[in-house]
Amino acid sequence: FLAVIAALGLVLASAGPAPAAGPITTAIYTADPAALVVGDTMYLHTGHDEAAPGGTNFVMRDWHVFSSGDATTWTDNGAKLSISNFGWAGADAWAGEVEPRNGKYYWYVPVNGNGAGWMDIGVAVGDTPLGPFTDAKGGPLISDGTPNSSPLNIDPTVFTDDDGQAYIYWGSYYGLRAAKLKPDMVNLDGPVVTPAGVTNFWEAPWMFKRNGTYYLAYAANDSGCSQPGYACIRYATASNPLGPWTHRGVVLDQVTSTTNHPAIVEFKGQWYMVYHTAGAPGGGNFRRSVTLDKLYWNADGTMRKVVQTTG
Ligand code: FUB
Repeated sequence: FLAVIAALGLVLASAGPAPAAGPITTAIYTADPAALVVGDTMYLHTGHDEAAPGGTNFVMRDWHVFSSGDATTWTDNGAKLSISNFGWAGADAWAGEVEPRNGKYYWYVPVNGNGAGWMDIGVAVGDTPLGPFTDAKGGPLISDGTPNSSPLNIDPTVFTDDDGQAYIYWGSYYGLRAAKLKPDMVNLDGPVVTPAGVTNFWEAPWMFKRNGTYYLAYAANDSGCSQPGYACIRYATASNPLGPWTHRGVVLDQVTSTTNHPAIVEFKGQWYMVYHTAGAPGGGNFRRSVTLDKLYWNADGTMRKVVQTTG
């Protein structure tokens, strides 16, 4: 009887969809992944959702660093950066990214400043992708000082071009912003610009370069790609890091959480889309979980839509 059950299981397994990738952890809720490959290791710097079951707002106090040698088995190295590392910040450890430079690792994060406005962007620095990290500036890198200003100063993504010039992109609510960074990585170099051609940008930009083309993936929430209140991930390409950009389509459909946040990275010859969903047990819009799926390219340099193998 057991053999029959086992055989039936094998048949069902082979006839069914690919096994779900599942979240990188179910021990905590994670969100807003940024991916970084250093040598044989992929690091994911993530947010940490701590809202209570049924909670209706983000509760985010720190960021975790996950690592993997195979993009399948993940180690949670713990909370390596926290709101308390920024003496001028009070809450909202939202979506950030780590960028290497000159043997250091710079972690750009949006936080809720202590009375200096709503969301500002700070930067921490460490000697390894795991830190320890300390506030690199002692104050915000980006702040307009205006409470509740729109677009919000959130979701920084940093990209360093082959010539060594680094760029930071950030923003929300149809307002994408970009600027050059000085070689010290903790000061803007020149004016803040609004890149042209980024269709329906909502938040969560992720910038990278492949075969000489610049790619900008981002969360959009228009009716052409998602239900009201949900995000999809669109992307655009450009031949210059500051644009103008040409919209190329949707690379990830909406997920089970209202928000989504992409990181696209090549690791050991395979490209991945890293994102979050509400699919973990007990999950929700404020109890999200980071997951990843393989990403494939067309010969013309466009991305195929990612097949989600997890809820
Ligand atoms: O996690 C808080 C905010 O939700 C992030 O900054 C956005 O990208 C969205 O995921």
